[in-house]
Amino acid sequence: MMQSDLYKKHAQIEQQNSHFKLPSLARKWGRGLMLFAIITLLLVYAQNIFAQQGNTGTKTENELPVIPQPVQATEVYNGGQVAHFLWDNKVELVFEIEGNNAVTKEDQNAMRSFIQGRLSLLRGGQWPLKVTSRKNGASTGNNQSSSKTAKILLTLEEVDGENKDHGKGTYHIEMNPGLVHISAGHPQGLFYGLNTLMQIGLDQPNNGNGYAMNIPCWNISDQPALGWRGFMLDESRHFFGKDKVKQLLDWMAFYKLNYFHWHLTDAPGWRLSIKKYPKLTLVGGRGNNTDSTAPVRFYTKEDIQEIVEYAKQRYITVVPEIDMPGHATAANRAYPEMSGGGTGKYANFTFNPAQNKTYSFLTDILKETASLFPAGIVHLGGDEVAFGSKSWNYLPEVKSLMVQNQLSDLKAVETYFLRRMTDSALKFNQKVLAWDEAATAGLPVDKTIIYWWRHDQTGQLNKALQLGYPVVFCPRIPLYFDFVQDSTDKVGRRWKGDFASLQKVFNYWPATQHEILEQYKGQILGIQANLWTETVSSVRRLDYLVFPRMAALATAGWTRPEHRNYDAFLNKLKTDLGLYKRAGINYYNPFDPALTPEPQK
Ligand code: TNX
Repeated sequence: MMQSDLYKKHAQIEQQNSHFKLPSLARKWGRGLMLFAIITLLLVYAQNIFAQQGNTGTKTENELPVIPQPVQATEVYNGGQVAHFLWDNKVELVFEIEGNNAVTKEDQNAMRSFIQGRLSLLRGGQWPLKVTSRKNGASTGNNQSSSKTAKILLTLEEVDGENKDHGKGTYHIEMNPGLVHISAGHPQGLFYGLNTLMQIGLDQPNNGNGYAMNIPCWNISDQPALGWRGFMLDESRHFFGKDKVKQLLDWMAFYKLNYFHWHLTDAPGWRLSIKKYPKLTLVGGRGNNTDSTAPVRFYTKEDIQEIVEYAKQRYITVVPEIDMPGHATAANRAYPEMSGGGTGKYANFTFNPAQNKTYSFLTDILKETASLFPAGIVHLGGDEVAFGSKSWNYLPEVKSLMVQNQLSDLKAVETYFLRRMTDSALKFNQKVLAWDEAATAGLPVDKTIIYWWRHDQTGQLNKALQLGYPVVFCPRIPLYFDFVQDSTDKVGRRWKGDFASLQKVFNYWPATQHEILEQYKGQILGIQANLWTETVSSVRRLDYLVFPRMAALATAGWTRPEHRNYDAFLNKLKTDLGLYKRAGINYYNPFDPALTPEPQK
């Protein structure tokens, strides 16, 4: 058909249609209605544009691609569109000095090198991130325009007493295309703000900007729900080494976790070098849970210092654990004269509680430990002593200790032991941490923290709270990462069939799940996940158990339950699985578990 024919055809159809002419009044009404509709649409559109000029975007924190989800966030609009900040390799970090409040050079460099390291690993490319300082009020030389010198301004604010209580992790972010302003009352908050910004950036696709991240602007107010957000690694059962520990610390920081509990001594191996007792590592460091002849593995003093410093640069406190008076087999292998024996498969499981030399030996160890770990806290274990303590019944010296000190049973001997060692730790200005068995040992309430782990014994938890102890919550279900996470998994623990799925970790909230009376809520220090490694002899299996449950753990510690949204979490997690892949981590894929089979060892 020729073009002119087409026109003709069109005209014909028009004519046909005109046979159905409306009466003239109705036609007028129709036009009026149309006009009214158009005007209404225009008004709604204009209203939207005005609303979006300021800070009132339509998206809020649920859609912010950050784990753990911040408390409050709104997307920033500019001229009816989402504003964007381009984080490219020219962006600078500017630390603002307010009054006498300044971030130390050390902290500035630590923040910079952490972000640089993460970005070049997870995004690629080089990130020079020039660092400068300036006095409050001095111009940043740049405001709304997205020029080459876009800046990330970090202000350490002076906070009053009330705000200080909100925790060191609190921060605020305001963004426009030329400037990101992060403010906080503590360097840790600035660090977390930077991490949040980086996570939003890493969520953006690489579209023609090279490695640069075109970040949608958000205004964010954030603070942690709980002060203690911990992760424990057992390196006695299997030893993973410095690089793996550093990698875990990197991801802990990425997810704003702040306590690394290091289980360094237990039955299979003693992993902490003690100068005064070299056999602890040379003899006690041999073997692991699956192979008693495996080569000696342990951390030297220098290794420990390196890890502690590495953690500090990420605002993570390292808590060492020297487990006693049970789980002492490796130490007793090195120094058999310290053994209090054991029972059945727990041979030489305990320290001897009835000889002075045991106490001076362990006091020496605590003294060296205190000098290596600057946080001033030490975990003394105190768990499962009954696995081996029946052997104490056969030691005459224990008999006389019981008579002399009026100790009625073995539990009383255990208590005696823990009190004595707590006294030693206090002499080195250490606070003492212990598993929940120690809740009834009469340790000083103001210098002891109890770790509640026996999820089937809420009575013990209540006792600890009633006695006034601050408590870290690490119940086996759902916070033991040696427990199975997927219903099809074969290796790893279950409790009466129950296990620790990603969603259960995500939903965990101590205050409501254990019916804690209002008056004790102030004693909830926080939460911790523990990775026991009896069944973990490879880093592949370690990765599988930790990722992505670590992301869910972060949510459980940071975000109040009423702000959590599992679908939003899963949505963001898709990005993070990609990041794990880039980092070479053998994660578990909750979207399609068949893609990531469970490593058997
Ligand atoms: C109990 S938790 C233990 C550990 C085991 C763990 C395995 C605790 C204080 N003691 O010695 O490794 O269960 O899940």
